[in-house]
Amino acid sequence: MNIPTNILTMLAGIALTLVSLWYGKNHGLMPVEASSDAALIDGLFDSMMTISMGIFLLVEGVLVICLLKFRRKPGDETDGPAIDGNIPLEIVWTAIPAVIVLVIGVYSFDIYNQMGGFDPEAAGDSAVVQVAMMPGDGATQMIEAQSKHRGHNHMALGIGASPENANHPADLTVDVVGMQYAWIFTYPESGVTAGELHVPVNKDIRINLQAKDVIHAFWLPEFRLKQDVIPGQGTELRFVPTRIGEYPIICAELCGPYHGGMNSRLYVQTQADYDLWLQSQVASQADDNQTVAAANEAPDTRFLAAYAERVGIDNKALKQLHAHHSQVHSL
Ligand SMILES: [Cu+2]
Repeated sequence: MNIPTNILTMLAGIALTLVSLWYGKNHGLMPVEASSDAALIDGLFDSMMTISMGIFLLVEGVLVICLLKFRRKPGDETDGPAIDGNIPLEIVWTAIPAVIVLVIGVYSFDIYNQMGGFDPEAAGDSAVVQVAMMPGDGATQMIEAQSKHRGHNHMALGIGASPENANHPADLTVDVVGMQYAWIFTYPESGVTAGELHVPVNKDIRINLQAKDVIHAFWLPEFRLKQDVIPGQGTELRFVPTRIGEYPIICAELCGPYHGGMNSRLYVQTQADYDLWLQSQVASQADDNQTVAAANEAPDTRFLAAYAERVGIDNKALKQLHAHHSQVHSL
């Protein structure tokens, strides 16, 4: 039986579409979704995987068919026919990618906006570029001048509140400082400082990010969030953790020789567990203040304490860092 080419092409097209759609949903490349933003990002990623798979199958399929169909016949030493120029074909293979890129562009912008990433104030912000161009001490002075001028509340960069949440304050705010080579978390309401981040589940969390020395990047793979942290430029991330568990916090910017050790943990807990943790921290830090003098006797703690005073972290966080530091060295 001879099936017409049109029918074969149509069947191949249907098969290709089905396989691409299936792969887009079942690629298994992403870790679990643990925040309200994760589903949005995954939707975009899945669509791109579907399109990529379709193009991959189409290109590889045509290649394989050509290999088989136009194979050299035994004894045939002649050149193939010279074929060049096919205007309709060129229009098609220019137009299809152009449309795909346009659709993905509009789609990703919409998601960025839904997540709260679009901030008109940030669009006109050239401070970072100016700082990078200043030679010598000029940059440092400018960073200080900028941070003073802006004040603590100026937050133009990062994934902020989504448009529907813009008028509500977050349920919990945590200040995060990135420094070589650790993240320090401060809970302004209770004054607790810790080397790991604890948040209650299903609450609107806002974190204010600052860098003390160089550029770091705060990356939560399971939350599909990553934000550069730039000295002198406050940034924020706002998200709702939706899944109880323990997740890595990774520095995703090469920030120095021990960059690989700059990681921490994020614990998403029930409100009750979170309250317990917070209370235990408040209690142990009150304890710590009484033993500061004793702890300072250790030579390297004393050395670090001077630095800690300058960057504004307390003894408890310092000890956690020290433990972390030793771990990194023993790796
Ligand atoms: Cu870093």
